[in-house]
Formats: sequence, C-alpha cells, structure tokens
Amino acid sequence: MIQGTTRNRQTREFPGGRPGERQGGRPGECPGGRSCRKGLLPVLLAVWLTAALSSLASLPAFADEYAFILSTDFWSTSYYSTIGIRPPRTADIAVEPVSTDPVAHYDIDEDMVFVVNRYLADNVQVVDPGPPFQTVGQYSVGNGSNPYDIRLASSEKAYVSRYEWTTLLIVDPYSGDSLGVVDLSAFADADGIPEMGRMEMVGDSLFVALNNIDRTVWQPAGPGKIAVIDTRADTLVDCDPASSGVQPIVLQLPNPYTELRYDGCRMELVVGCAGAWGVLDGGIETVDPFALETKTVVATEAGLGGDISDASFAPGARWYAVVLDTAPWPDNFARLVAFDRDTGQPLDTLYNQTSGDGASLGGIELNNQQELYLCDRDVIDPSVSIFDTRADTLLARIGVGVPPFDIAFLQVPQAGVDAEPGQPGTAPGEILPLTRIIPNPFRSSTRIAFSLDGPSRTVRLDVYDASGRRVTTLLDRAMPAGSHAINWDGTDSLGRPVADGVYFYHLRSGDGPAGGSPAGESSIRSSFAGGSSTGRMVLLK
Ligand SMILES: [Ca+2]
Ligand SMILES: [Ca+2]
Repeated sequence: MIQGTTRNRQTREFPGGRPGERQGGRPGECPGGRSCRKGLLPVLLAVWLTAALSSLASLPAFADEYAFILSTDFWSTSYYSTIGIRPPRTADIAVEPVSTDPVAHYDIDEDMVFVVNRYLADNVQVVDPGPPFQTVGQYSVGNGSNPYDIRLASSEKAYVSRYEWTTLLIVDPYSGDSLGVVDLSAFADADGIPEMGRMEMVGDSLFVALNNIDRTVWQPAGPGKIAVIDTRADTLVDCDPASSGVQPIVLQLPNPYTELRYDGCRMELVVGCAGAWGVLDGGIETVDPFALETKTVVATEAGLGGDISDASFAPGARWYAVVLDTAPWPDNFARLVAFDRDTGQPLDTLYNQTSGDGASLGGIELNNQQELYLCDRDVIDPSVSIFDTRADTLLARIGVGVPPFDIAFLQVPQAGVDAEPGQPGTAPGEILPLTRIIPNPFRSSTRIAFSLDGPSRTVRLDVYDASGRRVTTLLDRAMPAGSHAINWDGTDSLGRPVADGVYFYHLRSGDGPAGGSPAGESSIRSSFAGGSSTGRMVLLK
C-alpha cells in the first residue's frame, strides 16, 4: 500500500537541483554555471566571468549527517533507528518497524532511503531521510521473491534484485508499479536460479552480483558472476563479445556476498566474496566496470583468517573487512580487521567479538568524516561501534536496542559557505582525504566534493588533461573549514567544451591562513604546502 511520498519536499530542495535529473543535475550543483560559461561572450568577458564564477563556486555540498541503522533479532523485533554523526551522537531508537531481514540503500540523487525487506517480507519501504524519518511508502516486489537490493536509474525507474527468482524487477521507486523485468536466467547455475544479490550503478550501467548457489547442496556452484544491464535500454550488456551469446562478468572468487561498492576515485567495484561458509575459499575482489572484467583479488579469506561477511574500501590502502572465523557454530566469532589493500595482509584487529553464542558482526560502513561504523550484534551489549580510521581507535559505542544489522549514511545538503566545525586529529588546513567526484564518469558536469579542516585557507583546484596540460582552474581563493563541492562543467578556462576522455583534478590547500592573493605561479606553488588530493575523472560524450 502506498502512503504517498514526499519526493518534492519543499524543505529539502536547493538551488540547481531538480529531482529526476541524475547526470549533471544533482541537487547542490553549481546553479547556472554551465549556461553562463558556454555563452557567446567576448573572450575577455568570458575569462572574467569564468574567474568570477569560480569564486562563486562554493556551493551546497553534501555532508553525512545521520547514520540510518537497521536492527533485527531475526525473529520478532526489527526496526530502524538513526544516530546523528556529530557528537553527542544522539540516537533516535526504534523509529518505525521493518522486516526481520532488511537492508538499507540511501539514494543521494533522490535524497531518499529505500529499505529492502527481504525473505518472507518481500517489499520495499520508502523512508524520508530527515527528521522525523517517517516511512512514506511501501510496496510488494513479489511474494516469495526475496528481494536483496534496490538501485535507481531515475526518479521514475528502479531495479530490485530478487534472490529466489530469475527476473530482475523494474519498478517505479515510489509507487512500486511494475515497469517490466530483465531475465537473468541465462546466467543461472544448474538449478536454474542465478541467486541475484547486491547491486550498484555506475553511470548508466547497473551491476548485479550473482551468487550462483547450487540449491541442491547450498554451496557455491563455481565462481560468482556480475550481470551488467544497460539501463537506457534495459538490456543485458555482453561482457565478453569474443564468446557467442551474452556473457556476464565472471569473477575469480565464489559467492559475491557483501555490498557491491563503487570506489569513484579508483573507478572500480569492490565486492567481498564469502564462498562457502567455513571454508577459506573467498576474498575481496575488484572489478573494472568499464572494461567489464575482474581486476584483482586484493585479499583472500586465507590471508585474513576467516569468511568475509563485509568489506569496505577506503581512500588509502588501509581497507576494512568483517571476518568470521571458521570454527563451527556456536564457537565462531567475528572480527573487524584492517588490511593492506596492496598486499592483502592484515594490519590490525579493531574489534574482536568474544561474547555470544556464535553471534556475528553485521555490516560496516565508512562515512565522509573518516569514521567506520560497525554493527556489533553481541548478545550482551549489542551496539553500533564507531571507529576513527585515522588512528583505528574506538570513538563510541551507541546502543540501539535490538542488535544492529545494516547501516546507511544519510546526507544533508550543506551550504558551502557555512563552515562546519573542524574535525579533531587533523592538521590545520588539511584537505581530508575523502574527496569525492560525483558522478564519475560524467556527461555534462561533475562535482568535486571535499572537506577542509582548521581555519580558513586558500584552496586551489586545477583540472589537467591526460597529457598534464592544465585545462582550467576551478577554485583559487580562501575557503572556510567545512564541506565544499565545486562543479566542473567540462569546459576549459575560456569556457570551451573539452573533448571526452580522462582528466585529473589536483586540489591543494595552503599552509597558512588565507591572506593576499599570491602573485605568479612560483609564489602560488610555494604557498601550497598544505594538504592535497588528486583524482581521475572521465568525461563521456
Ligand atoms: Ca542457483
Ligand atoms: Ca568462505
């Protein structure tokens, strides 16, 4: 039953953002920048305008504001709660009920939470991401279908993976009206069902992890797969044109079990493959979503010492995984480990669960404040544990009643000029390393979001082409501490559209408080000894 939606909530709209415009039209982007820069203005005026617009380009950014926590005892009591991510981390517990096996997806474009209520519930629950976090809609996605995940291609079209069935559902994300299906039976193992699991969108492509479990023995039937769907045509993409027929991406490891996460800076998908439970046969694998092929097994279950039940990439090489030791139930315990993404070797155990009767840890999620949230399903003291990843130290444990299971971070638009308090433990003026490019790849424009700590600093943001030539300077002025997002509309410093291809941004913060503007390239260079961040962007046309 549909209870109506608040998709056009006046209180959460912002300049430049129009619901439904996903490529280059996200809420919070540069208002009007594109049309002005591309106008038929005299060159000098265009240069002046570019500079003026750059100085105005401190736009609404997004900052993680709430953790949305799903809790369940897998039996009688399940609900969602929220935790404000800034101290004192106020929790709003048991806001509304969910099913006994839920996962959450926050869609940043729609600014909406979608809870997928899985086995035996078989529905999608739409939740407003701002206080009081009300459920605003709920619809069935097929009785007995066991939905696993949801991703939106637009405000009118979403995809729901269904573990028990062979067809991926296409629905209106708010009404639940069916818009069709994509048949994935060709990618099934011998039992005829491909066991579709978690999903991710990259550009117009939808990636659907296929666990490929043999239901006669409930063990992986060979390596996992990822089906790729072109959401413009709702057709399967052939990932191996050299072979006859349409092929999925074939993974190196079995049972791609964890959330499928897209690392926009490395431009790769990351998935934890659990393989068979109790057997060290899986690991954490990366996938190239553009070449449509597996890349690397960055860590193995053997190296990390247990089954992988969740995994999260991070900006640096220090990544995180939830590892369940292979002792038989109920003597099996879970650990949260940091590991080196480049060597696959464990670096640290952040948390070692020691109480319970084979209780497990739930999901982990990294927010853009460099905090890692862990769902600790300890039977004595179930809590959300919050770690500072700069030191891998425990910051807080927040009880949410029933054991937590899954987390999504909800973002709230921040006016770029409104400074947020600096984060402790960072050198003043440092650009926090969680710079994000959204979307990437992009068609018309993209947004480079970053956080600046400490007092107001001069920040410079340049774009270079693949040959190292500077294309444009998007920002070169004093910026207050806090979250910022700068738009790039794919034009050079004269406002001319650039060719499609690979570009790099270089973001630098000054080592002293913002003062007079530096004169000349050499003095600019010498004044930028603070933090810096570099990343790759791909412009598609
Ligand atoms: Ca199967
Ligand atoms: Ca395993």
